[in-house]
Amino acid sequence: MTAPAAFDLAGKRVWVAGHRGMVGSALVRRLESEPIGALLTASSAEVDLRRQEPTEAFVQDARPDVVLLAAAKVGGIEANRTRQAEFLYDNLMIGANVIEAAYRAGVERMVVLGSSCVYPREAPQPIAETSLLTGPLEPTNEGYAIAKIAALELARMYRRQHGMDAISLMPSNLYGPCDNYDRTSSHVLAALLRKVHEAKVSGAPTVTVWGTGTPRREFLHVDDLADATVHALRHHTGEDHLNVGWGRDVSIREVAELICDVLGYEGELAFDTSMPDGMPRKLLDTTRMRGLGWEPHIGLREGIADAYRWFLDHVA
Ligand code: GFB
Repeated sequence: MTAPAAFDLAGKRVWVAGHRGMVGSALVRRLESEPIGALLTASSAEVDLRRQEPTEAFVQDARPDVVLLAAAKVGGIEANRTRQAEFLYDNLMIGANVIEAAYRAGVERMVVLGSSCVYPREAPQPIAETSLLTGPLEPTNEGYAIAKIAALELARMYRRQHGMDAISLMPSNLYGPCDNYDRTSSHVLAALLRKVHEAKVSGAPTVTVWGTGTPRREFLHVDDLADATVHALRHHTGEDHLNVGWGRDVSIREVAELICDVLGYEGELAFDTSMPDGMPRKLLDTTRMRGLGWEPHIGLREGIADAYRWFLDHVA
């Protein structure tokens, strides 16, 4: 599984696809300390990755040696549940166009970023990479998951048929700087940070948490994911995808309480059980990634404080 020699990033032209998003911007920060030759970027206004022609024209012109595919349409449980067609189409097209364009341009190495939602709803916990395609998906994010499974399989099949060196990483739930704080489309940690902040500022006695509060999630700070991505780029090759997680999960109630604590909010939590819970649990088995010598460094309390600082500076 481990590459015989570490892939050398020195002088490489690296394209971070999706550099304005939470994951892409973390990759850009992480690459600042690497001796790469050039960082290549294109905003979605410049190149619509859902369209094959502009994507291929950009890649032919930019001539990347390495592609990190962080571009995606993402959202929390409600955005995923109500806009399945959009999440499937956009992510399917982005994955197919970027992988094909990278292949045609003869890139040396590529990393495809997916999500822990690719695994079956009832997968044994912690979820091993081998659980892929062993059972039905969680219905609230089926569209997104199918697009991410397709991208992962494309990477695998382009390797088998064309010898392209593409690897895939499946991270757990992410949070951190540049997260989306929109009230309806955000992921849970950002949503609760905003709700608790607003309740604190307005003196509201309760904060509404969707669902029962019992589902469990594994939260990984996006800077840890960026570090894992560079580590895997250097040290992993082969068709096995790798899970990237923090190693522990917490219930939604626990993360809500932790956010209240970090922000110093003393009101109560109210649970709106008319909203969906989604997957009961998705803790990743990260044995393979740890076997490559990588581990996360940012604890949840510290990470929440970091995300909150960014929220205060950019959103509040
Ligand atoms: O991060 P999240 O929206 O998505 O978390 P998933 C959803 C969980 O948090 C559910 C609860 O159990 C919700 O009931 N929750 C509580 C809330 N309050 C809130 C709130 O105010 N906003 C939100 N958004 N949730 C996503 C997938 O699933 O995970 C994506 O939809 C992606 O495809 C992402 O894979 C990592 O963890 O359920």
